[in-house]
Amino acid sequence: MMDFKNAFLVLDGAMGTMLQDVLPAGKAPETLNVTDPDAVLAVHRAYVQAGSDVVTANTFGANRLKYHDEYPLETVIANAVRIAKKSGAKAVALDVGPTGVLLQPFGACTVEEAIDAFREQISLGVEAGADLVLIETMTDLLEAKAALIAAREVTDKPVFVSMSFEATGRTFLGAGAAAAAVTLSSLGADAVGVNCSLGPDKLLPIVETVLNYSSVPVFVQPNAGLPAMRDGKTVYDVTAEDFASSVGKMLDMGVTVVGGCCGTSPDYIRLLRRETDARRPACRTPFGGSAVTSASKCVVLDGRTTVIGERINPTGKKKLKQALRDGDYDYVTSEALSQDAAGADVLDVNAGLPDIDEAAVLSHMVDEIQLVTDLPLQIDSADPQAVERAARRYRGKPIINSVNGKAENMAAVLPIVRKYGAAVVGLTLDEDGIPETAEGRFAIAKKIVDTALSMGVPKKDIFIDCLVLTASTNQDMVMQTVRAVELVKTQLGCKTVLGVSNVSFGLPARELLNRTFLAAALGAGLDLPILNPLSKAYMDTVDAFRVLHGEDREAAVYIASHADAPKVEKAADDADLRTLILNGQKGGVREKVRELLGTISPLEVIGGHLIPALDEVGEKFEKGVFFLPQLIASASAAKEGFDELAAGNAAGHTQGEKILLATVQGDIHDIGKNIVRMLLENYGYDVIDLGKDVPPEVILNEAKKEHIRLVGLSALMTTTVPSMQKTIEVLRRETDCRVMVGGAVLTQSDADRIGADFYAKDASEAARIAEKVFRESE
Ligand code: B1M
Repeated sequence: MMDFKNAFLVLDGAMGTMLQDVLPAGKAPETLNVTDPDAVLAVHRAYVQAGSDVVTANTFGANRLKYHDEYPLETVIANAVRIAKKSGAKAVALDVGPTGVLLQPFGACTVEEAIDAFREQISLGVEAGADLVLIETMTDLLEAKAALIAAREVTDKPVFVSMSFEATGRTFLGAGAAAAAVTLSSLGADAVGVNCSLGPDKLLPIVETVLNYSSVPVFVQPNAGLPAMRDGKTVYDVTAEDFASSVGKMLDMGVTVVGGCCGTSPDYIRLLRRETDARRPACRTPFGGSAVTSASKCVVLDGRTTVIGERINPTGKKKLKQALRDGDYDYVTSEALSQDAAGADVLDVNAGLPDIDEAAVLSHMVDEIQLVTDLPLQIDSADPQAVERAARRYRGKPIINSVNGKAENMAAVLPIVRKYGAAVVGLTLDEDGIPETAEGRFAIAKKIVDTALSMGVPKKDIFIDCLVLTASTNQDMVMQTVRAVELVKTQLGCKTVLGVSNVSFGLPARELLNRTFLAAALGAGLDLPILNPLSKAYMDTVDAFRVLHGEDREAAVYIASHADAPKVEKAADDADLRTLILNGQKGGVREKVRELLGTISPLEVIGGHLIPALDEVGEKFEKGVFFLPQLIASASAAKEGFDELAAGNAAGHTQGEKILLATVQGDIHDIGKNIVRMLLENYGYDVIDLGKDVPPEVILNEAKKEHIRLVGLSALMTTTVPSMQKTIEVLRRETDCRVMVGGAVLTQSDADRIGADFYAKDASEAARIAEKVFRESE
């Protein structure tokens, strides 16, 4: 019906603001659909004239939990759609706002009551002829989810869902923008968006997050700024011009559907239309990654080993069994908290006990755990009904654990996965049990993936579990599992899951076997190990793997948890040059250098600030307080400073005497040598800089070719002083040039020992030596 992926779609603006003058006190705006249809129609027509493609029927609060005026909902909704259709708009959206009551556990309303109310509202709207469903102004991700589930249960018309975020990037009830975008787009929304709460400028970062995490088109309906009371009326502080130009920025970022919310009027939409008419939709890549969420947290699984905490599973756990039988959910939440603190990324939740109502207990556990942690959950049950009940009330996008390769099981579980937009774990077993070989398990994995894809579950949401058998009873099958992981990863391109601890069952020193197996499986491509995060041995293995696998960039997390690492000393805003260099923060260094140049000379900046900071870094490195990534980060921060000084150095290449400079072979330290070059150029010399790690022959050849009379060599490590000596020997054999040496580790006696003509302790000394050499030879 409407293309909102490759073309712009303009919605309308505020309805409530427009109707406030005609609305009788104490009445719901929807009542006007019966008592004053012309007033409602006039608003729609004004928006169509202003350029709206879609008008929104006056049904925002027309649900049975919120609307309590005298007219039946059927009439109110049917009238609303009929009036909107008369406006001449290309399409009519059924407006679905929140129920006005809080859902459990924030309030008393159950998710099923909410779904029922939305289902009724949406069926009535669609029957009356609405072309699309616009779910908006949601602050509870579960309520947004309930409305979307209801919509999907009654119609295949397009459904747009938007939430209202505070300036913090969270909704009033704590939902995060990335989590909402992932959850709602996985759940089948045709567009996800942001509306109400703030003016367009303040919404920009939130819209950017939604664009980054939504796999479907993104829409925006901001307010006309913030409301204030003037002469007894609500007024807003963003003009139509400013509104349109800010929303224009969003169009350039990739938003394709726009309109207005509170305080906007046809004037705002007219200018908005001008913005859409003036451009073509920006090219945007929808989010295609694997991610799971809680209401507030989005965990992206791509490129990161993701630990699933296994402890909320009664199998083999006496205390948890008892707690579930006793309804002691404090025990469950304490397990959730301790795993969260230990570094788990996702928590498995299992209530598999024979003598309890598994579906009820599992749902209750999911509710309670969500109150204490923001980690996404893995709903773990072999009972499809229990899974569906929990998935339906989960405030985010969960993992469902599990489906297997049996036809009956796939038919029961995969539709639930699809319907609730979950990710799923596929177990490589079927009617014939668990195959002994990796190839057999791969074949089942492929069957599960093919079936899931045919049912509309995207590959990024299918995680394969190649099943771990115990080394004590199935020793030969342990490495088959590891091989199967590799096959699934490389040939199916799916993420993989394994419950690691099974491998050691029945053997002593289980942690040792588990962590060794874990390392082997991670190496083969395991993405989501299910393990006990309270075991330091396992989490240490994961930490180490994240470094070796390139996930933990610059080993920052590893260093922070495994070394006595220094804390960032000050925030970047007010940090001085030394702190910026120590923290390895490049941003701000050039500015600090420029500030210092206002009062001191470049050499004082070098000698009084940059070099002392680097010396401190070196000391910390020597003492094992800093590690190599920090050394590198500090060096590149300092380089910014030196580059800034070089940029202000007007000398550049001259036609003066030539000097050849190099850091010797095996040594990549060139900061000091570069300072020497800078200063020599300032003195008018023509410096040929061969760079760092330069072999003796290269230096010799260049010296001969350019008839060099002075060569300067730099070495910063005791281990590269012999290389300096070799270079001098080579030069002595074939040239009569003079050689000066320098570098932090060198002394005058080193220089004498290796046969250098001069030793320069710093750059100024190097300039004095050059002057001497060239004066002598005049
Ligand atoms: Co490394 N590094 N580093 N490092 N690094 C040192 C030198 C070290 C002393 C740190 C320590 O342990 N305390 C140590 C050497 C120990 C030793 O041999 N005694 C060391 C080590 C071990 C290493 C690695 C081996 C670490 C590793 O990988 N495990 C590795 C070496 C790789 C290699 O070279 N093959 C390594 C790597 C690096 C980085 C890449 C991260 C980075 C260098 C980036 C770069 O230069 N582009 C780096 C840095 C920054 C340092 C420290 C912290 C600072 C060096 C520096 O730039 N100082 C350093 C510790 C320290 O010196 N405090 C350290 C500022 C500079 C202006 O001073 O170079 O002395 P300097 O230059 C002065 C004078 O000496 C003189 O004038 C300059 C200006 O006044 N001068 C000359 C220098 N050359 C001259 C030439 C002349 C005349 C004067 O005539 C030609």
